[in-house]
Amino acid sequence: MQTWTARPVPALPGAGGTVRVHDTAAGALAPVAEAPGAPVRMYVCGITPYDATHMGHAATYVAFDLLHRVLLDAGHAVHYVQNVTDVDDPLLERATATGVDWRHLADVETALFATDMAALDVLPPQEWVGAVEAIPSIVPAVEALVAAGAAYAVEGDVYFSVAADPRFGEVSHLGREQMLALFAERGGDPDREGKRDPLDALLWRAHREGEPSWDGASLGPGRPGWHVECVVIARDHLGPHIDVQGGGSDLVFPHHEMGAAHGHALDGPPFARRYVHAGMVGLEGTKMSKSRGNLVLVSRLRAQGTDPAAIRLALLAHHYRSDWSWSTAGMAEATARAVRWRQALARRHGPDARPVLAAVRERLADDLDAPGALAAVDAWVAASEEPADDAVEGAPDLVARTVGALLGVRL
Ligand code: 5CA
Ligand code: ZN
Repeated sequence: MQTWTARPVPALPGAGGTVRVHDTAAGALAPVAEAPGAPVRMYVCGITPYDATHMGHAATYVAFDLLHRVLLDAGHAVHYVQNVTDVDDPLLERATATGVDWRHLADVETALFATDMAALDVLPPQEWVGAVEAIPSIVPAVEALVAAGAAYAVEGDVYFSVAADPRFGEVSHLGREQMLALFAERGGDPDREGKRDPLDALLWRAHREGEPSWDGASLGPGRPGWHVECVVIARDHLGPHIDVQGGGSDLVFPHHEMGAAHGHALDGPPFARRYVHAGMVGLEGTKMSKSRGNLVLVSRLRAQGTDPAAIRLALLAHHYRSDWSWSTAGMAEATARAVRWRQALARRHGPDARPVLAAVRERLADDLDAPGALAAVDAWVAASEEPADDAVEGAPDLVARTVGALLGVRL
């Protein structure tokens, strides 16, 4: 797919240090890259394009955009791949319910997402790959799993056997009961008759009347399961072992647990060195979800004239790992911050900016502490509002570049 374009990242003097993030599998902070300066292979789960991008999606993609930016600043070449789940049950169900063609729905929502990401200054992935275009690679991967004894058929559908991966459970560390509950809640079918284990996940769904299907070679006509889509796209573009598997925390189980298990059965462990998850964003205290209809959409805020830089500041005011609620009060605070920063950054002179650059780098390298980074800029802005004899010419410009390059906020 054609990605969006981003504004160039402003140049900064020097380079950032080792970037650490919280790894869900390890339950601890860990360096992202294998070594200083090593290339980083990053896969972040993309949207299912059946509705417009809400603040929760935006928060997750902005979190991984911060990671992308700090890795670049630390001198890593980042190979970033993202998928689009452009065929799956929720998309087909929405298309049927609203009487539109599923392909049209996916195209429209994918294009809107790209516009939203560009407006929020999210750097695009190098490859943005749809599930449909990945089917020619998904089919042989599922065939390989069958051949390896890691997959089996149930009435023409093909399932992954979780027993094939001795490490199954090491991403989420959940107990069996929790796994069963989440599996049922998030697209799984624990009660399907004929499976070896209720947790076994669908790899290939045989053609059903009224559903789209593709040639599956020895699997027969059908369409891909969800987890295998991401694993195959990641290994096609990044190779069998990646550095970062990212997404929102609702993907820890079953999606990333299952993806890791598929990857281990195909190529041996580890699928990813780090599993990184962003918290869930709600709305004024409740869960934001399409089914509840309580969505705050990036596109709607933009249409109302909200400054995208202020939207980004509203997202960055929360640590990416915390669960939080979008609120109009939070948006108003972010708008006020954008106005105040813009004024300070428009001046020719200001307090020495180098400590701000160092502090923003240091805060972001420590598990993407965006609130800490904002506080460092706030302190400089407050100081710049006081009269001073030692103001440095060009300091506001360096702060503007710091904020632009590392936080992705253009003022
Ligand atoms: N297509 C799959 C991933 S392969 C999918 O989960 N799509 S999605 O459209 O439902 O979500 C896209 C991304 O936004 C995922 O990383 C998901 O974890 C994240 N996300 C969804 N809802 C929220 C929310 N309320 N808060 C934060 N992140 C969210
Ligand atoms: Zn995914």
